Amino acid sequence: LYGLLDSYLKNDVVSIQESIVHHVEFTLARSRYKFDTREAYFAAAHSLRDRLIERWNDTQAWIKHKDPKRVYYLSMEFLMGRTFLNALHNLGVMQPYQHALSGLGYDMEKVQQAERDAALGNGGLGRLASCFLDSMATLNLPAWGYGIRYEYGMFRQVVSEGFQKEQPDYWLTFGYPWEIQRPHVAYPVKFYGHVSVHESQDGRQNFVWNAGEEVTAVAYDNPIPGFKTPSTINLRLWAAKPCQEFDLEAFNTGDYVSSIIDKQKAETITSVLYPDDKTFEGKELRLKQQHFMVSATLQDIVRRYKEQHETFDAFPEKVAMQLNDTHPTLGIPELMRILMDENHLGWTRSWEITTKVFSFTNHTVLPEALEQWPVSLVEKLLPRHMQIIYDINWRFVQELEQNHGISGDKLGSMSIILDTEYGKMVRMAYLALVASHTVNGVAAIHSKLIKETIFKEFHDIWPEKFQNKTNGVTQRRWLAQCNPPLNRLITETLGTEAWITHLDLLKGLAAHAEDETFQQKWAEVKVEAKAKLASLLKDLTGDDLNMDAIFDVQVKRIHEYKRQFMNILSVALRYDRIKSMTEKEKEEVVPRVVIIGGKAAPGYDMAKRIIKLISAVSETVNNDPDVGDLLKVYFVPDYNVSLAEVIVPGSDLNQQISTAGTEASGTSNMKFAMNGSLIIGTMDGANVEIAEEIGEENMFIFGVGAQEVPALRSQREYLQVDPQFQHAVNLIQNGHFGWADYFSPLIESITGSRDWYLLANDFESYLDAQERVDQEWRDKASWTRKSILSTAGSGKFSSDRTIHEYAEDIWGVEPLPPTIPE
Ligand code: 26M
Repeated sequence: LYGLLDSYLKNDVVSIQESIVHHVEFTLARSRYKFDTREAYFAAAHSLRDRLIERWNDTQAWIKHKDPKRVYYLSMEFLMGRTFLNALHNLGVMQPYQHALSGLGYDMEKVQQAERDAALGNGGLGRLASCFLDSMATLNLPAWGYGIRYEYGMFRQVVSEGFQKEQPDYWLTFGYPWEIQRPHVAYPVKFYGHVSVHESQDGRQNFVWNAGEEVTAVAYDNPIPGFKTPSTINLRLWAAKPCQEFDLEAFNTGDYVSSIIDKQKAETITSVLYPDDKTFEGKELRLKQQHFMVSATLQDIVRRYKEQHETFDAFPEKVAMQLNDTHPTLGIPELMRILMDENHLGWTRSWEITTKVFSFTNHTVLPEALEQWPVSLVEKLLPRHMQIIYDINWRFVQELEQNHGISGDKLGSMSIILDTEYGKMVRMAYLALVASHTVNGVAAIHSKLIKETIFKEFHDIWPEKFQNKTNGVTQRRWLAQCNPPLNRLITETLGTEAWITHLDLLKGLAAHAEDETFQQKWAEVKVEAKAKLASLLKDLTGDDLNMDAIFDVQVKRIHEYKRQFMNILSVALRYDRIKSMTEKEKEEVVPRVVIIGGKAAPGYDMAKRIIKLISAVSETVNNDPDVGDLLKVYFVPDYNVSLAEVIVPGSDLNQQISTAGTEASGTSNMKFAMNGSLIIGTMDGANVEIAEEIGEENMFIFGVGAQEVPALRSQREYLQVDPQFQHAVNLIQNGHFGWADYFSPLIESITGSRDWYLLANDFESYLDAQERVDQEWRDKASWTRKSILSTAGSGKFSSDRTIHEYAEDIWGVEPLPPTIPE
């Protein structure tokens, strides 16, 4: 019945070739004798899609049959990147597809490059969600992801004359072969209108929401294959479509054509991803997107539950929902509304159920990023939800008074509704906290900080709600697939590829760290990966990189707290020092290639100026014959998942230099460590735990700790400024790299009491760490040893470990491995 292992599609080379050619002819409707590389990609993708669908169907039927507790991961972002290579690898059909394609005359590498990234996310938060899906599938969890099918993903960054320009990412142009449209899985989603109250026969009040606008949410399913398991889970993304039935009156009375055009507006809800991951902005369309996503999702989850259950009694034993930050928090009042208004459960019963199913992850302590929606806007867009939020708050405040003896100002400070001079606001994090059974931070230090700062008062009354779940990344994509030579060396050394599902086994590499021949092999593998990165930069710039240089990388969204500015200041200083050296002195210089990449939010002025500064320094340094190949600086445009898959393996050194206490976790730090790149960084986010695992002596740690930051901030204006810092600042201010006026707001932002992220304070310590980097590089054996120990110590940072912890400590879900046919 559940023939999971009994595949109908065959995976020998000839069967695969037949299926590829079949899709060329019948899916693409092209000549089977003549098709180009992109067509080869689409045909091969469709052939693989068939195999994914087979497993997806079997997995879902099996889960339905067993009806275990399921977990739903609700996220406004999934930064998936490419799928082809991942699917080949996880299905274990890399070899036959490679042979099939080369037999047909196509090169796997080129075919794979034809795929466009699915960039439905901004950065860390969205990529984490994608790593989690891979781990949930691999661990055989009955799990689904839910999100939005944006038509425009993260913008394409073009750098012209050093300035960032944003271009639309219409990623669906040639079709997306990995999704399955489900026209019959569709739900109405309501907006605006008003609420009326009706007295029901049993004397209860019945609330009816008469919407002013209705759109349809249509499901698009994306199969997510596990590694070495037939288990294939689902990422269901919703697209907005005009609804059919609604408002026929208006159609008949008004102008037909403009009514149609009006309907088309529904689609704008899912048209574009907000490319912002910094300051919260209360845009109405964004709130619409959030409600659209959670409303469709909850209707789907409740429908699925009701198919198999008569009452809601078992709902909390069958459903867990994780909120990826506060973005899907409206799911809470939406579930309350569905239970009370549509299923006629009372408040108490509905609340009991709701508070047992939701849990929530916080990803930042920066106050400007916390979501606060104006009550006036929520009231207008979602009148019934606003009533429910008020009711939740009212009962919460009662509880604070009665059970916790809280009164006065403190009540106001904990209230979900905040009174400001601009009007009342809904604090989404507080709503999420009150209704969730668990809240977690994403690294040990971050989880500690949320208890002491942003959520302190809540921790005082509900300490048991707070947990830590240190982030992780999937070693399938971030090691096994993106770094084949290292994959082979690790597998050969450990004598097994079990590390691809049990990353702790990497520990076994430590025993070989001192072994000279192993070090030699390790270094060769690194050179291979560096060559790939060099070739990418050659294509981008025309330059040939110095392969003896340290490839020094900082790639992440551009933010003041991440301190790319501090990096480029130290580069300016390095340049200035080289300029003043004699030829003899230059012989001692350790050559560096500094690579910086990342996108600035389109409205983030400072971040855009930082990009221009990096470009300006790059321009001057790279064209200075005095410097030669002792120092090169590149800003890599359009940093994304696919570029990361080349940049991460090819780096020697990576920079994780945020002001302590600001970066919740970071996840690229983990990817770099796995690939044997050494970290220069602060004691912030997951760096702290990485240091515990791989040893501080194998990293270049610098700067003040998070505990010292508040005091330093208050003393900033009186602190001594390091002369080297002043010198670096002067170089920019004096127009050494041009554009002095344009850079002056940057300079101001780090001067005296304005230096919120403490660049001046940490600079000396940073330079000292950079000096240790150079020293270490001179001792090749020692560097390679540290590189080996970085990989060996990265086992903890698998998202498999993270997901296992979520499943055990928060969700209460268990693996459901597919079994042999019954
Ligand atoms: C909010 C409102 C409107 C539009 C966009 C947003 C928004 C989107 C993404 C706000 C924040 C977003 O992401 C924040 C983020 O990526 N945080 C990072 O999460 C990672 C995974 O936990 C951590 O590793 C990083 O340290 C943290 O910065």
